[in-house]
Amino acid sequence: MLEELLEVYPERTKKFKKKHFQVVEEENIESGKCSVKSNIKSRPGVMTIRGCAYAGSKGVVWGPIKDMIHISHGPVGCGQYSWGTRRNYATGTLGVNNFTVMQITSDFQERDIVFGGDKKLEALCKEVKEMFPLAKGISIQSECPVGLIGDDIEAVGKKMTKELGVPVIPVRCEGFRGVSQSLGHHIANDTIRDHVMGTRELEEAGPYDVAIIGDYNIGGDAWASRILLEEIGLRVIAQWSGDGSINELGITHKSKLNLIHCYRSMNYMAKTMEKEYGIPWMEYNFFGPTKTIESLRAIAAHFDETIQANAERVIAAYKDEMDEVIEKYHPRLEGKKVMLIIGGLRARHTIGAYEDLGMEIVATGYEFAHKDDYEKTIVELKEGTVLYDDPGAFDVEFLSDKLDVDLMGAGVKEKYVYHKLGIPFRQMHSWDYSGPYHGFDGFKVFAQDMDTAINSPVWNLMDLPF
Ligand code: CFM
Repeated sequence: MLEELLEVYPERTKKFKKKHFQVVEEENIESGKCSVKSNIKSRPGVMTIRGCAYAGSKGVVWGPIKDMIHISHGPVGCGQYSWGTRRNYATGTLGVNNFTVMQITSDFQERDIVFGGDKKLEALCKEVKEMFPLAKGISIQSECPVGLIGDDIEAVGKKMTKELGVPVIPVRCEGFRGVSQSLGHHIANDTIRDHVMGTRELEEAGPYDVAIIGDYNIGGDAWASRILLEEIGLRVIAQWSGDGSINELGITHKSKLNLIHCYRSMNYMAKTMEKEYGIPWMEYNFFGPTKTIESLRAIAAHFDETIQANAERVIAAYKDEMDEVIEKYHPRLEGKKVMLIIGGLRARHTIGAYEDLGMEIVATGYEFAHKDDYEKTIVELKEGTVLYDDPGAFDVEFLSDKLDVDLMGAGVKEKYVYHKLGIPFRQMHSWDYSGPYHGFDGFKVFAQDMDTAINSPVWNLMDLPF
Protein backbone atom coordinates (compact mmCIF):
# COMPACT_ATOMS: atom_id res chain seq x y z
CA MET A 1 0.00 0.00 0.00
CA LEU A 2 2.79 2.43 0.91
CA GLU A 3 4.68 1.48 -2.26
CA GLU A 4 1.60 2.27 -4.27
CA LEU A 5 1.22 5.60 -2.48
CA LEU A 6 4.83 6.64 -3.06
CA GLU A 7 4.62 5.61 -6.72
CA VAL A 8 3.01 8.97 -7.59
CA TYR A 9 6.10 10.94 -6.56
CA PRO A 10 9.24 11.70 -8.54
CA GLU A 11 12.24 9.54 -7.58
CA ARG A 12 13.93 11.93 -5.11
CA THR A 13 10.71 12.90 -3.39
CA LYS A 14 9.78 9.24 -3.14
CA LYS A 15 13.06 8.46 -1.42
CA PHE A 16 12.59 11.40 0.94
CA LYS A 17 8.98 10.57 1.78
CA LYS A 18 9.59 6.88 2.31
CA LYS A 19 11.53 7.60 5.48
CA HIS A 20 8.51 9.38 6.96
CA PHE A 21 6.26 6.29 6.86
CA GLN A 22 6.37 3.06 8.79
CA VAL A 23 4.11 0.07 9.23
CA VAL A 24 4.34 -0.94 12.87
CA GLU A 25 5.70 -4.41 13.60
CA GLU A 26 5.61 -6.47 16.76
CA GLU A 27 9.27 -5.82 17.54
CA ASN A 28 8.79 -2.03 17.33
CA ILE A 29 6.06 -2.21 19.94
CA GLU A 30 8.32 -4.15 22.28
CA SER A 31 11.49 -2.14 21.74
CA GLY A 32 10.00 1.31 21.16
CA LYS A 33 12.33 1.65 18.20
CA CYS A 34 10.89 3.77 15.45
CA SER A 35 12.44 4.52 12.07
CA VAL A 36 10.13 7.40 11.13
CA LYS A 37 12.15 10.50 10.24
CA SER A 38 10.84 13.67 11.82
CA ASN A 39 11.42 17.34 12.58
CA ILE A 40 13.09 18.05 9.26
CA LYS A 41 12.10 20.46 6.50
CA SER A 42 8.97 19.70 4.47
CA ARG A 43 9.46 18.92 0.81
CA PRO A 44 8.91 22.06 -1.28
CA GLY A 45 5.89 21.70 -3.53
CA VAL A 46 4.12 19.23 -1.25
CA MET A 47 1.00 20.39 0.61
CA THR A 48 2.10 20.11 4.24
CA ILE A 49 -0.32 20.37 7.15
CA ARG A 50 2.28 22.14 9.32
CA GLY A 51 2.27 25.66 10.74
CA CYS A 52 5.08 28.12 11.54
CA ALA A 53 7.14 29.33 14.52
CA TYR A 54 4.83 32.33 15.07
CA ALA A 55 1.91 29.87 15.34
CA GLY A 56 3.85 27.87 17.92
CA SER A 57 4.65 30.91 20.05
CA LYS A 58 1.77 33.32 19.70
CA GLY A 59 -0.93 30.80 18.93
CA VAL A 60 0.12 28.01 21.26
CA VAL A 61 2.32 28.97 24.22
CA TRP A 62 1.93 32.73 24.86
CA GLY A 63 -1.52 33.44 23.39
CA PRO A 64 -3.58 31.72 26.12
CA ILE A 65 -1.98 33.74 28.96
CA LYS A 66 -5.00 35.83 29.63
CA ASP A 67 -3.89 38.89 31.54
CA MET A 68 -1.28 39.98 29.02
CA ILE A 69 -1.56 41.72 25.68
CA HIS A 70 0.06 39.68 22.92
CA ILE A 71 1.06 41.89 20.02
CA SER A 72 1.22 40.27 16.60
CA HIS A 73 4.09 42.39 15.42
CA GLY A 74 4.26 42.76 11.67
CA PRO A 75 1.75 42.71 8.80
CA VAL A 76 -1.89 42.27 9.73
CA GLY A 77 -2.50 38.81 8.25
CA CYS A 78 -0.75 36.55 10.78
CA GLY A 79 -2.82 37.81 13.69
CA GLN A 80 -6.00 38.23 11.71
CA TYR A 81 -6.16 34.79 10.12
CA SER A 82 -5.25 32.99 13.33
CA TRP A 83 -7.70 35.04 15.38
CA GLY A 84 -9.98 33.04 17.67
CA THR A 85 -9.37 29.67 16.06
CA ARG A 86 -7.91 27.67 18.95
CA ARG A 87 -10.75 27.82 21.46
CA ASN A 88 -8.45 28.29 24.46
CA TYR A 89 -11.00 29.34 27.04
CA ALA A 90 -10.28 31.73 29.91
CA THR A 91 -12.30 33.33 32.67
CA GLY A 92 -12.30 37.06 33.34
CA THR A 93 -13.75 40.18 31.78
CA LEU A 94 -12.93 40.85 28.17
CA GLY A 95 -10.75 43.90 27.74
CA VAL A 96 -10.33 44.36 31.49
CA ASN A 97 -8.35 41.40 32.81
CA ASN A 98 -8.75 38.89 29.99
CA PHE A 99 -7.44 39.70 26.54
CA THR A 100 -7.25 36.22 25.00
CA VAL A 101 -9.86 36.79 22.32
CA MET A 102 -8.45 40.11 21.13
CA GLN A 103 -6.33 40.55 18.02
CA ILE A 104 -3.75 43.29 18.54
CA THR A 105 -1.33 44.02 15.74
CA SER A 106 1.18 46.65 14.67
CA ASP A 107 -0.26 46.35 11.16
CA PHE A 108 3.01 46.87 9.26
CA GLN A 109 2.86 48.99 6.14
CA GLU A 110 5.46 49.51 3.42
CA ARG A 111 6.82 52.49 5.36
CA ASP A 112 7.57 50.28 8.38
CA ILE A 113 9.40 47.76 6.24
CA VAL A 114 11.55 50.49 4.71
CA PHE A 115 12.24 52.65 7.78
CA GLY A 116 11.82 50.05 10.54
CA GLY A 117 8.95 49.42 12.94
CA ASP A 118 10.53 50.01 16.36
CA LYS A 119 9.01 53.47 16.85
CA LYS A 120 5.60 52.19 15.89
CA LEU A 121 6.00 49.29 18.31
CA GLU A 122 6.89 51.69 21.11
CA ALA A 123 3.83 53.82 20.40
CA LEU A 124 1.69 50.70 20.31
CA CYS A 125 2.96 49.49 23.71
CA LYS A 126 2.14 52.86 25.27
CA GLU A 127 -1.28 52.93 23.66
CA VAL A 128 -2.02 49.39 24.84
CA LYS A 129 -1.07 50.26 28.43
CA GLU A 130 -3.29 53.32 28.32
CA MET A 131 -6.26 51.46 26.86
CA PHE A 132 -5.88 48.40 29.08
CA PRO A 133 -4.39 49.60 32.36
CA LEU A 134 -4.97 46.26 34.08
CA ALA A 135 -2.90 44.28 31.56
CA LYS A 136 -0.11 42.64 33.52
CA GLY A 137 2.37 42.51 30.69
CA ILE A 138 2.91 42.67 26.96
CA SER A 139 4.50 40.12 24.67
CA ILE A 140 5.85 41.06 21.26
CA GLN A 141 5.31 38.19 18.84
CA SER A 142 7.52 38.78 15.82
CA GLU A 143 6.27 37.98 12.36
CA CYS A 144 8.65 37.25 9.47
CA PRO A 145 9.43 40.78 8.20
CA VAL A 146 10.49 41.99 11.66
CA GLY A 147 13.38 39.53 11.63
CA LEU A 148 14.23 40.22 8.00
CA ILE A 149 14.60 43.98 8.37
CA GLY A 150 16.62 43.72 11.60
CA ASP A 151 14.37 45.64 14.00
CA ASP A 152 15.63 45.78 17.59
CA ILE A 153 12.55 44.63 19.49
CA GLU A 154 14.76 43.67 22.44
CA ALA A 155 15.68 47.33 22.94
CA VAL A 156 12.03 48.36 22.71
CA GLY A 157 11.11 45.65 25.22
CA LYS A 158 13.70 46.85 27.69
CA LYS A 159 12.77 50.51 27.37
CA MET A 160 9.03 49.85 27.61
CA THR A 161 9.39 47.50 30.58
CA LYS A 162 11.00 50.38 32.47
CA GLU A 163 8.61 53.04 31.26
CA LEU A 164 5.35 51.15 31.58
CA GLY A 165 6.15 49.21 34.75
CA VAL A 166 5.05 45.85 33.35
CA PRO A 167 7.15 43.21 31.61
CA VAL A 168 7.32 43.83 27.86
CA ILE A 169 8.72 40.62 26.45
CA PRO A 170 10.21 40.36 22.96
CA VAL A 171 9.74 36.97 21.30
CA ARG A 172 11.78 36.16 18.18
CA CYS A 173 9.26 33.74 16.74
CA GLU A 174 9.46 34.85 13.11
CA GLY A 175 7.62 32.28 11.02
CA PHE A 176 10.61 31.39 8.89
CA ARG A 177 12.55 29.97 11.82
CA GLY A 178 12.79 26.19 12.01
CA VAL A 179 10.68 23.69 10.11
CA SER A 180 7.32 23.94 11.87
CA GLN A 181 5.51 25.44 14.85
CA SER A 182 7.67 23.25 17.06
CA LEU A 183 10.57 25.71 17.15
CA GLY A 184 8.05 28.40 18.06
CA HIS A 185 7.19 26.39 21.18
CA HIS A 186 10.86 26.18 22.09
CA ILE A 187 11.49 29.89 21.49
CA ALA A 188 8.41 30.79 23.56
CA ASN A 189 9.53 28.46 26.39
CA ASP A 190 12.95 30.11 26.37
CA THR A 191 11.46 33.60 26.67
CA ILE A 192 9.33 32.48 29.62
CA ARG A 193 12.52 31.11 31.16
CA ASP A 194 14.42 34.36 30.56
CA HIS A 195 11.72 36.89 31.47
CA VAL A 196 9.24 35.29 33.85
CA MET A 197 10.49 32.09 35.49
CA GLY A 198 11.26 32.55 39.18
CA THR A 199 10.26 36.22 39.24
CA ARG A 200 7.34 35.95 41.68
CA GLU A 201 6.89 34.66 45.19
CA LEU A 202 4.30 32.21 46.40
CA GLU A 203 3.09 33.48 49.77
CA GLU A 204 2.18 30.18 51.35
CA ALA A 205 3.69 27.11 49.82
CA GLY A 206 2.04 23.77 50.59
CA PRO A 207 3.09 20.14 50.41
CA TYR A 208 0.56 19.36 47.68
CA ASP A 209 1.33 22.21 45.27
CA VAL A 210 1.44 21.17 41.63
CA ALA A 211 1.42 22.94 38.28
CA ILE A 212 -0.39 21.89 35.13
CA ILE A 213 2.07 22.34 32.26
CA GLY A 214 1.02 22.10 28.61
CA ASP A 215 -2.74 22.19 28.88
CA TYR A 216 -4.19 25.01 26.82
CA ASN A 217 -7.76 24.68 28.02
CA ILE A 218 -9.11 23.92 24.57
CA GLY A 219 -12.89 23.80 25.01
CA GLY A 220 -12.27 23.78 28.79
CA ASP A 221 -9.79 20.85 28.93
CA ALA A 222 -7.68 22.33 31.74
CA TRP A 223 -10.77 22.91 33.87
CA ALA A 224 -11.86 19.29 33.45
CA SER A 225 -8.34 18.25 34.47
CA ARG A 226 -7.85 20.64 37.35
CA ILE A 227 -11.03 19.50 39.02
CA LEU A 228 -9.69 15.93 39.30
CA LEU A 229 -6.35 17.04 40.69
CA GLU A 230 -8.17 19.13 43.27
CA GLU A 231 -10.52 16.29 44.13
CA ILE A 232 -7.56 14.07 44.99
CA GLY A 233 -6.31 16.79 47.33
CA LEU A 234 -3.65 18.58 45.31
CA ARG A 235 -3.44 22.34 44.99
CA VAL A 236 -2.98 23.59 41.43
CA ILE A 237 -0.87 26.74 41.73
CA ALA A 238 -0.46 27.37 38.02
CA GLN A 239 -1.89 26.53 34.63
CA TRP A 240 0.45 26.69 31.65
CA SER A 241 -0.93 28.30 29.75
CA GLY A 242 -4.67 27.74 29.20
CA ASP A 243 -6.62 30.14 31.43
CA GLY A 244 -3.23 31.04 32.91
CA SER A 245 -1.77 34.33 34.09
CA ILE A 246 1.72 35.78 34.15
CA ASN A 247 1.74 35.51 37.93
CA GLU A 248 1.15 31.77 37.70
CA LEU A 249 4.13 31.42 35.37
CA GLY A 250 6.21 33.41 37.84
CA ILE A 251 5.42 31.24 40.88
CA THR A 252 5.68 27.81 39.26
CA HIS A 253 9.24 27.31 40.50
CA LYS A 254 7.62 26.79 43.92
CA SER A 255 5.63 23.80 42.73
CA LYS A 256 6.35 20.37 44.27
CA LEU A 257 5.65 18.50 41.06
CA ASN A 258 5.19 19.69 37.51
CA LEU A 259 2.51 17.74 35.67
CA ILE A 260 3.04 17.83 31.95
CA HIS A 261 0.24 17.02 29.54
CA CYS A 262 1.60 18.32 26.26
CA TYR A 263 5.17 17.08 26.33
CA ARG A 264 5.93 18.35 22.85
CA SER A 265 5.22 22.02 23.43
CA MET A 266 6.45 22.46 27.01
CA ASN A 267 8.98 19.75 27.86
CA TYR A 268 11.62 22.48 27.66
CA MET A 269 10.25 24.37 30.65
CA ALA A 270 9.67 21.23 32.72
CA LYS A 271 13.30 20.27 32.14
CA THR A 272 14.55 23.80 32.84
CA MET A 273 12.70 24.00 36.16
CA GLU A 274 14.06 20.59 37.09
CA LYS A 275 17.59 21.76 36.37
CA GLU A 276 17.30 25.19 38.00
CA TYR A 277 15.06 24.40 40.97
CA GLY A 278 15.11 20.61 41.26
CA ILE A 279 11.37 20.33 40.61
CA PRO A 280 10.46 16.83 39.44
CA TRP A 281 8.06 16.48 36.53
CA MET A 282 5.99 13.70 35.06
CA GLU A 283 3.89 13.20 31.98
CA TYR A 284 0.24 12.26 32.30
CA ASN A 285 -2.63 11.57 29.95
CA PHE A 286 -6.20 12.58 30.75
CA PHE A 287 -7.87 11.27 27.56
CA GLY A 288 -10.31 8.44 28.24
CA PRO A 289 -10.97 6.67 31.57
CA THR A 290 -8.23 4.02 31.22
CA LYS A 291 -5.46 6.57 30.80
CA THR A 292 -7.01 9.01 33.26
CA ILE A 293 -7.15 6.36 35.98
CA GLU A 294 -3.58 5.24 35.25
CA SER A 295 -2.43 8.85 35.38
CA LEU A 296 -4.26 9.71 38.61
CA ARG A 297 -2.60 6.74 40.30
CA ALA A 298 0.82 7.66 38.93
CA ILE A 299 0.41 11.28 40.08
CA ALA A 300 -0.77 10.19 43.53
CA ALA A 301 2.23 7.88 43.84
CA HIS A 302 4.42 11.01 44.05
CA PHE A 303 2.62 12.01 47.24
CA ASP A 304 1.68 10.45 50.59
CA GLU A 305 -0.94 7.86 51.51
CA THR A 306 -3.67 10.47 52.00
CA ILE A 307 -3.43 11.54 48.38
CA GLN A 308 -3.18 7.93 47.22
CA ALA A 309 -6.33 7.01 49.15
CA ASN A 310 -8.06 10.09 47.75
CA ALA A 311 -7.15 9.05 44.23
CA GLU A 312 -8.73 5.62 44.74
CA ARG A 313 -11.84 7.25 46.19
CA VAL A 314 -12.14 9.64 43.23
CA ILE A 315 -11.60 6.85 40.71
CA ALA A 316 -14.30 4.78 42.42
CA ALA A 317 -16.68 7.73 42.54
CA TYR A 318 -16.56 8.18 38.75
CA LYS A 319 -16.63 4.49 37.93
CA ASP A 320 -20.39 4.03 37.48
CA GLU A 321 -20.66 7.10 35.33
CA MET A 322 -17.79 5.96 33.09
CA ASP A 323 -19.21 2.43 32.84
CA GLU A 324 -22.53 3.89 31.75
CA VAL A 325 -20.89 5.95 29.01
CA ILE A 326 -19.02 2.90 27.73
CA GLU A 327 -22.11 0.71 27.93
CA LYS A 328 -24.04 3.20 25.85
CA TYR A 329 -21.48 4.01 23.16
CA HIS A 330 -19.26 0.93 22.92
CA PRO A 331 -21.82 -1.13 20.97
CA ARG A 332 -22.35 1.76 18.54
CA LEU A 333 -18.64 2.34 17.94
CA GLU A 334 -17.06 -1.08 18.33
CA GLY A 335 -14.61 -2.02 15.59
CA LYS A 336 -14.77 1.39 13.89
CA LYS A 337 -11.51 2.27 12.19
CA VAL A 338 -9.93 5.60 13.07
CA MET A 339 -7.21 7.52 11.26
CA LEU A 340 -5.47 10.48 12.92
CA ILE A 341 -3.09 13.22 11.87
CA ILE A 342 -2.59 15.78 14.63
CA GLY A 343 0.10 18.20 15.82
CA GLY A 344 2.65 16.79 18.22
CA LEU A 345 0.84 15.05 21.08
CA ARG A 346 -2.73 14.01 20.54
CA ALA A 347 -1.96 11.46 17.83
CA ARG A 348 -0.79 9.25 20.69
CA HIS A 349 -2.58 10.67 23.72
CA THR A 350 -6.10 10.12 22.35
CA ILE A 351 -5.53 6.47 21.37
CA GLY A 352 -6.66 5.15 24.76
CA ALA A 353 -9.89 7.14 24.65
CA TYR A 354 -10.82 5.61 21.27
CA GLU A 355 -9.88 2.17 22.52
CA ASP A 356 -12.07 2.61 25.60
CA LEU A 357 -14.95 2.86 23.13
CA GLY A 358 -13.88 -0.25 21.23
CA MET A 359 -12.51 1.72 18.28
CA GLU A 360 -9.32 0.84 16.49
CA ILE A 361 -6.51 3.17 15.39
CA VAL A 362 -5.41 2.01 11.93
CA ALA A 363 -3.17 4.95 11.09
CA THR A 364 -1.77 7.84 13.07
CA GLY A 365 0.97 10.42 13.01
CA TYR A 366 2.08 13.96 13.57
CA GLU A 367 2.72 17.24 11.84
CA PHE A 368 5.78 18.29 13.81
CA ALA A 369 6.64 15.71 16.48
CA HIS A 370 10.27 14.77 17.26
CA LYS A 371 11.98 11.42 17.60
CA ASP A 372 11.12 11.05 21.30
CA ASP A 373 7.42 11.54 20.52
CA TYR A 374 7.52 8.77 17.92
CA GLU A 375 9.21 6.43 20.34
CA LYS A 376 6.51 7.13 22.90
CA THR A 377 3.87 6.56 20.24
CA ILE A 378 4.96 3.31 18.69
CA VAL A 379 4.60 1.37 21.96
CA GLU A 380 0.93 2.40 22.11
CA LEU A 381 0.13 1.00 18.65
CA LYS A 382 -0.97 -2.38 17.33
CA GLU A 383 0.85 -4.41 14.74
CA GLY A 384 0.05 -3.25 11.22
CA THR A 385 -0.80 0.35 12.14
CA VAL A 386 0.55 2.93 9.70
CA LEU A 387 2.64 5.63 11.38
CA TYR A 388 3.66 8.77 9.52
CA ASP A 389 5.36 12.13 9.88
CA ASP A 390 4.28 15.33 8.11
CA PRO A 391 2.16 13.56 5.49
CA GLY A 392 0.83 15.66 2.63
CA ALA A 393 -2.83 16.15 1.76
CA PHE A 394 -2.56 13.52 -0.97
CA ASP A 395 -0.95 10.94 1.32
CA VAL A 396 -3.67 11.22 3.93
CA GLU A 397 -6.47 11.05 1.37
CA PHE A 398 -4.91 8.02 -0.31
CA LEU A 399 -4.47 6.12 2.96
CA SER A 400 -7.94 6.93 4.27
CA ASP A 401 -9.37 5.43 1.10
CA LYS A 402 -7.16 2.31 1.12
CA LEU A 403 -7.71 1.69 4.83
CA ASP A 404 -11.44 2.30 4.43
CA VAL A 405 -11.59 4.36 7.61
CA ASP A 406 -14.79 5.08 9.53
CA LEU A 407 -13.52 8.27 11.15
CA MET A 408 -10.86 10.80 10.31
CA GLY A 409 -9.47 13.02 13.07
CA ALA A 410 -7.42 16.01 11.91
CA GLY A 411 -7.70 19.79 11.57
CA VAL A 412 -9.86 22.37 9.86
CA LYS A 413 -7.81 22.32 6.65
CA GLU A 414 -8.71 18.65 6.25
CA LYS A 415 -12.25 18.66 7.57
CA TYR A 416 -14.33 19.63 4.57
CA VAL A 417 -12.40 17.45 2.13
CA TYR A 418 -13.46 14.42 4.18
CA HIS A 419 -17.02 15.61 4.52
CA LYS A 420 -17.16 15.79 0.74
CA LEU A 421 -15.68 12.30 0.50
CA GLY A 422 -18.45 11.05 2.77
CA ILE A 423 -16.04 10.19 5.60
CA PRO A 424 -17.08 11.18 9.14
CA PHE A 425 -14.64 13.71 10.56
CA ARG A 426 -13.78 15.25 13.91
CA GLN A 427 -11.47 18.21 14.42
CA MET A 428 -8.92 16.97 16.91
CA HIS A 429 -7.35 20.41 17.50
CA SER A 430 -10.34 22.59 18.35
CA TRP A 431 -12.71 19.68 19.18
CA ASP A 432 -14.88 21.29 16.49
CA TYR A 433 -17.29 23.43 18.53
CA SER A 434 -17.24 21.04 21.47
CA GLY A 435 -15.14 19.92 24.43
CA PRO A 436 -13.73 19.50 26.93
CA TYR A 437 -12.27 16.07 26.12
CA HIS A 438 -9.91 15.83 29.11
CA GLY A 439 -10.72 13.95 32.31
CA PHE A 440 -13.83 12.01 33.22
CA ASP A 441 -16.12 14.91 32.36
CA GLY A 442 -14.42 15.27 29.00
CA PHE A 443 -14.80 11.61 28.11
CA LYS A 444 -18.58 11.91 28.22
CA VAL A 445 -18.40 14.65 25.60
CA PHE A 446 -15.79 12.79 23.55
CA ALA A 447 -17.85 9.59 23.38
CA GLN A 448 -21.00 11.40 22.36
CA ASP A 449 -19.16 13.44 19.71
CA MET A 450 -17.58 10.38 18.10
CA ASP A 451 -20.92 8.61 18.03
CA THR A 452 -22.70 11.62 16.55
CA ALA A 453 -20.05 11.98 13.85
CA ILE A 454 -19.98 8.33 12.80
CA ASN A 455 -23.57 7.30 13.26
CA SER A 456 -25.23 10.41 11.89
CA PRO A 457 -27.89 9.46 9.30
CA VAL A 458 -26.57 12.25 7.08
CA TRP A 459 -23.93 9.97 5.57
CA ASN A 460 -26.64 7.77 4.04
CA LEU A 461 -28.28 10.73 2.40
CA MET A 462 -25.20 11.84 0.49
CA ASP A 463 -24.63 11.24 -3.20
CA LEU A 464 -20.88 10.88 -3.50
CA PRO A 465 -19.24 12.46 -6.53
CA PHE A 466 -17.55 9.17 -7.56
FE1 CFM B 1 0.50 20.18 22.31
FE2 CFM B 1 -1.70 21.26 21.84
FE3 CFM B 1 -0.74 19.17 20.47
FE4 CFM B 1 0.47 21.55 20.22
FE5 CFM B 1 -1.04 22.47 18.20
FE6 CFM B 1 -3.20 22.20 19.82
FE7 CFM B 1 -2.21 20.09 18.49
MO1 CFM B 1 -3.40 22.07 17.22
S1 CFM B 1 0.12 22.33 22.11
S2 CFM B 1 1.30 19.59 20.35
S3 CFM B 1 0.96 23.03 18.63
S4 CFM B 1 -1.51 19.24 22.42
S5 CFM B 1 -2.67 23.80 18.53
S6 CFM B 1 -3.56 22.35 21.97
S7 CFM B 1 -4.21 20.67 18.84
S8 CFM B 1 -1.41 21.00 16.74
S9 CFM B 1 -1.64 17.94 18.99
